[in-house]
Amino acid sequence: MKNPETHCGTIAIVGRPNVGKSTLLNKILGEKLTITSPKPQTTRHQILGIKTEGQTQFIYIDTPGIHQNTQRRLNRALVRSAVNALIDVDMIGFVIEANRWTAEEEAILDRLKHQKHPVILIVNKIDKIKNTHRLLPFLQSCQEKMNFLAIVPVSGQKGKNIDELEKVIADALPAAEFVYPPEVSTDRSQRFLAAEFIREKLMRHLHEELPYWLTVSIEQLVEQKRIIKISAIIWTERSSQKAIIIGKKGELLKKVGTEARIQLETCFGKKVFLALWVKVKAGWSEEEGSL
Ligand SMILES: Nc1nc2c(ncn2[C@@H]2O[C@H](COP(=O)(O)OP(=O)(O)OP(=O)(O)O)[C@@H](O)[C@H]2O)c(=O)[nH]1
Ligand SMILES: [Mg+2]
Repeated sequence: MKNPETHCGTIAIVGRPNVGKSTLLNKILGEKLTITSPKPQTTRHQILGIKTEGQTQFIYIDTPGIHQNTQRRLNRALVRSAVNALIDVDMIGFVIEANRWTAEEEAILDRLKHQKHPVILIVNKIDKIKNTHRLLPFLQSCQEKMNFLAIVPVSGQKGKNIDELEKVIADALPAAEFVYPPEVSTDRSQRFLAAEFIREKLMRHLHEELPYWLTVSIEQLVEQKRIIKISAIIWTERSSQKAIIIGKKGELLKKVGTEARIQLETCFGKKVFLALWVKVKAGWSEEEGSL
């Protein structure tokens, strides 16, 4: 039966790498679904974060950062994925950093002007602006850039003004049936989330370029009554990288494993047993360093 009372729609969260898209989304959802780190290009895959409140269902899409430096193939693929997310949505949340408008923002603005969906400008990281007088002229200058549906200053990290942002979004969602059952919070599987949480810890503990060369695959995920048993492989390109990931006496790998496990336990609401292995891709020895 149709329920004309409900509102439901998709909101793509886009912006330059590192502006805080994933942090903001986790805050809105009230749980950690999408990974974040101080390094640009943390998000590699689109992920849906779904929130249902009363008669309203918000379907958010977290996207990889859009940027100009697309020399590397992975980078090009990430940007394509983010740009594609714009096609089939009801609304776009364009995230920028307070008081920073760069050439990257200008390029994204240009794309947004050439599409039909309403755009909300989300001015993030306002907690970093000590003198709020400085923010006002910036917000005014944003107003002139495009006909935004609204301009909302927020701090995703500190949770400032998030309610206001959600209200603006809710008011603009079309009347429609729910797409997902109310209890669903993401379109992604436990396997996907497990691999991502491990990758997040690697991003945070490894320096510079190394994390960009890694991928994580889940070999096994078995859910039992009281525990979820997961075994994962961290794939590296070279044995020197493998040695760094394992660390002195296996310490780094252990730290990554412990932090990922704790986060997975919170996310899945169950005890988790996590076994991590580091392997070098074809052409290299296949010895394993286990936890
Ligand atoms: N001070 C402050 N820092 C923030 C805020 N939101 C995010 N950050 C920090 O900004 C960095 C990037 O955050 P992410 O959420 O990973 O950014 P992203 O836009 O998803 O980045 P990509 O996935 O790489 O495109 C992290 O170090 C966050 O802790 C905020 O409101 N205030
Ligand atoms: Mg992200």
